[in-house]
Amino acid sequence: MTLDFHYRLKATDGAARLGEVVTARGIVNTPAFMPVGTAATVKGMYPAQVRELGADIVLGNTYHLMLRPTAERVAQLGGLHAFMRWPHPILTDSGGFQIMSLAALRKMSEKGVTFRSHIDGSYHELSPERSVEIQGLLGSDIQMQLDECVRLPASREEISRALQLSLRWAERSKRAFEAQPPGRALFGIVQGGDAPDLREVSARGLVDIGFPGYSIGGLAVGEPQDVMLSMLDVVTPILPTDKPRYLMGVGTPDDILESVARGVDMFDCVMPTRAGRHALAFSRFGKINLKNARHAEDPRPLDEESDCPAARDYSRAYLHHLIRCDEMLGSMLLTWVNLAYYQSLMKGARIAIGEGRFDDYRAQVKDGWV
Ligand code: PRF
Repeated sequence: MTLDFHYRLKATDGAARLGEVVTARGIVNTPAFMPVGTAATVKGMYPAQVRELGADIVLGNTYHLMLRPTAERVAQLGGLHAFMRWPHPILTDSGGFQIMSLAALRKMSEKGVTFRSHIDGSYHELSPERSVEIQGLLGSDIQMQLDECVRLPASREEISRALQLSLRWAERSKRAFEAQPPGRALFGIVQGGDAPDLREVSARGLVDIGFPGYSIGGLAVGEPQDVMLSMLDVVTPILPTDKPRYLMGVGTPDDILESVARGVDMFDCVMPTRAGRHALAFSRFGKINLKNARHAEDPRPLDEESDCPAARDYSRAYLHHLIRCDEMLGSMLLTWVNLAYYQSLMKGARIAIGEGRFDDYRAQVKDGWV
């Protein structure tokens, strides 16, 4: 028996929500942070280790996987879950955003996007229908419509054109998704840049089409944090309370806490994994740059009270040494530290919302950052 995809709201605390996203492959406790596994791997981490940190879901990318090893090959090998040995839920992004940031010679038309691969320059086309087909071949549990995200600042005309195109692509994506087995979901993506009225047009348009969940895109693309948060204040009240909301590509721990306070349920970001590969640790005390010479003789761990062995058992001096020598264990340990921190941040948020003290939690966490 496959469970129908749905969201269960368990408690609210102000606008913050405690809930569960139920998929055929298991439950995602929300607010949730999804580690990014772009190329069928959360870089530097074993799947079982990611799971042990408390992650219920990871993210994969249409763009990268369609180029290498191709969706057809992943399907032939039993789908993305089997391929990467992550039997739990997977969310995939649709590809448009990655094409705009990585591919060469991109061209957008009503039909879709054409581009050249950043790997070998080969020519490719991605339409809303093909993106959904690829995500289906991967076996993704939560799929994204193809959309157009404009970087900010942008003109009102540009923002409006992109959001209208994204709305038409939302309809086409929904139609294409009907061919897929039950238990999976396709999310529409809200665009509209930094214009409150255009955000409203986008959100209402998507709600009219009707999706089992809603993503909020086009944010954290060059605008200040207060602008991003004010867009959330416009969008989340329009979205149905019985469907999950996912803020794409966000963010810092502070962005996440502020967005949870505004009713967002799901997040993904390369920040903890990428920062870990660049000597930056996230901790209760804020960000710590292990490249800095002041750590060279420091025998203390990053956080002796952490449950994460990487944060608790290795000295700052050792981490500093590994990074100075460009040893891969340095990247692995700091990725582990950072994902553990992000997952503990979310777990703390879930507990606090359940107990009606999310505001205190947010203030207390931020107080710890020096
Ligand atoms: N659209 C899609 N993926 C995304 C974004 C978007 O707007 C963003 C913006 N922060 C990150 N990832 N499809």
